[in-house]
Amino acid sequence: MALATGAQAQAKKYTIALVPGLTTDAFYITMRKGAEAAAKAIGADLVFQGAPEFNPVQQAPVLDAVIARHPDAILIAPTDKTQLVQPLKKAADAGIPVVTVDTFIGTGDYQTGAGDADFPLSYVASDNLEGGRIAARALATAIGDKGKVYVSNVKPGVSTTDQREEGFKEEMKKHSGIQVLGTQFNDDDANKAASQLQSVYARNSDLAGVFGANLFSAIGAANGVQQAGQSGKVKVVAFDAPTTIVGNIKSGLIEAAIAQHPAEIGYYGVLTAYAHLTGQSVPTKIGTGFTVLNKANIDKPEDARFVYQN
Ligand code: T6T
Repeated sequence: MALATGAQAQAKKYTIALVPGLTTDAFYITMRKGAEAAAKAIGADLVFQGAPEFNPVQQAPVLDAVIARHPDAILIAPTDKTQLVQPLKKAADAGIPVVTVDTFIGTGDYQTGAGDADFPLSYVASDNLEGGRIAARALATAIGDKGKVYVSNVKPGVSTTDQREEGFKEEMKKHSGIQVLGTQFNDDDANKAASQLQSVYARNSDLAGVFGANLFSAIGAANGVQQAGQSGKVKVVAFDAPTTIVGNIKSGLIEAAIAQHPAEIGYYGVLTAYAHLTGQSVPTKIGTGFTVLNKANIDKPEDARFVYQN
């Protein structure tokens, strides 16, 4: 100890908390890996604490417990645009800087002085509007630019999946031969998404395709297509890329998967908090990338590395 140099003795070890949307989702598990890599690089401790379901009622008490530990910064994927505003205000009031990762609160425009939800420092995430447009283009191509499709989605109020649906519908307006049926909301339950697919198919035997707007919506919709005996006939475009996607793309059950880069979100989330804590100014928005996975590239290591980790 006595031999420690001045710099080592002075360096503060920061504790950064990451509160995911839920703990058992490969997307957030992969985000955690990126956050841990960044924490290691800067010599910080990373605390990962979340709820077992994607739900503001479960997330708010977890957040309270995290605030009580008073970390140096909180990274959080808020599970609702409005319902997490007040719970997060408590962190800001306690002097803990907040960065939202993946999802946002309010409008996602921070540090503007407008509204009551602009207090987070920064929003680090995929461009979900563009992701929805990418999904629409992939599905339009897969179905030969005609037929009925629908969006399998989580629930209204989630910033990411709301924007994906918006981007998807906006893009589909350019495709006059495609009819977008009503959205089916599954509450992040893949079993519900599977049975909804079967009901929609029962009412529309000419269903051409479905866009699963997140991991559970997509896997559930794909399972529904398989259970209906329509694999490869009703085309599935998935948002997110859990390990099961590899086999599903190879078998033709899933046409394409839009892989987000969650490790990148976690890495830059931690670096953003660290930059702020050490006196640097930070951008209020940081956009991370996508990799579209399909039969053509699923065996290429440079693309397949974006399949999520377990
Ligand atoms: O799609 C991701 C995430 O971006 C979204 O906010 C919630 O669902 C996932 O975690 C996938 O399950």
